Amino acid sequence: MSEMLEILKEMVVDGKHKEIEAQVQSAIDSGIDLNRIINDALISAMDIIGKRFADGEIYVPEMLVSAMTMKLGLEKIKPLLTEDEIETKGTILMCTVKGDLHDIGKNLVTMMLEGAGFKVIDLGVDVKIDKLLQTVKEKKADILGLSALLTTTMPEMHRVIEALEVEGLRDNVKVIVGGAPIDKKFADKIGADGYAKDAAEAVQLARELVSVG
Ligand code: B12
Repeated sequence: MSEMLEILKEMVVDGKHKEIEAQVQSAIDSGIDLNRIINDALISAMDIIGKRFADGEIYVPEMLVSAMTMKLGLEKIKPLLTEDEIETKGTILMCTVKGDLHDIGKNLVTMMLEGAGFKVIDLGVDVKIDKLLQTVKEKKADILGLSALLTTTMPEMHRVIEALEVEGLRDNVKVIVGGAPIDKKFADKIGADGYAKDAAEAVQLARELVSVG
């Protein structure tokens, strides 16, 4: 049984996206607990990938292939789980801010967060503040992730935080920010709860923020 989980884990690490679905199916057929397949094989593989990326052993393309492989495996399992069987680590709302169409980094962060067991609602690109406020309320998000790649759209992040304050929602949700022009100093200045320089760090950050509540 654990051998099957090991094989699955290696497949995700190696990005074997063509073979993953059949292997997940075999694991399901052999009666392994679905949450074990998710946690001990799929998520655990993405932890390895996150670490290798952080250590500079692999780069964005390899991380993307592993994340895609993980996603394919997860999608095979999801329909078999009822809502309360899904162990989610928290809900994260992700978007690229208004005026900005860059989504490659945001998508990578989304995939890694999903890989780490978070439920991620991806609102896409060029997302207006009203839509964000409404979704934060409706979905009771634990974390709001904002991405910006243009210096001209960075100030929109500040406006989002101000709007959350005005609406009385600021204490309900942690705000994390990222994107090539963003740094920790900017994040602190606008009153964000955290900044991460890449997808692997974003997972660490989200884990820390959810565990402190
Ligand atoms: C690809 C690209 C495009 C594509 C986007 C395609 C897409 N679907 O995303 C297209 C061609 C559409 C595009 C358009 C434009 N672009 Co462009 N683009 C780029 C480019 C080359 C790569 C960006 C990228 O994908 N990087 C790879 C990803 C993986 O990295 P990343 O986004 O930084 O994300 C990582 C981290 O930042 C972090 N992260 C990202 N988001 C988040 C969010 C959170 C919450 C967290 C925690 C972490 C996090 O994790 C990610 C993964 O590790 C950059 C140059 C560069 N090297 O950055 C220019 C760049 C960003 N673009 C630029 C410009 C100017 C434009 C245009 C204005 C060009 C034009 N005149 O039309 C338009 C703007 C369109 C718009 N309104 O948004 C400039 C911005 C300059 C500036 N100072 O603002 C850049 C820097 C190029 C340059 N050197 O001039 N672009």
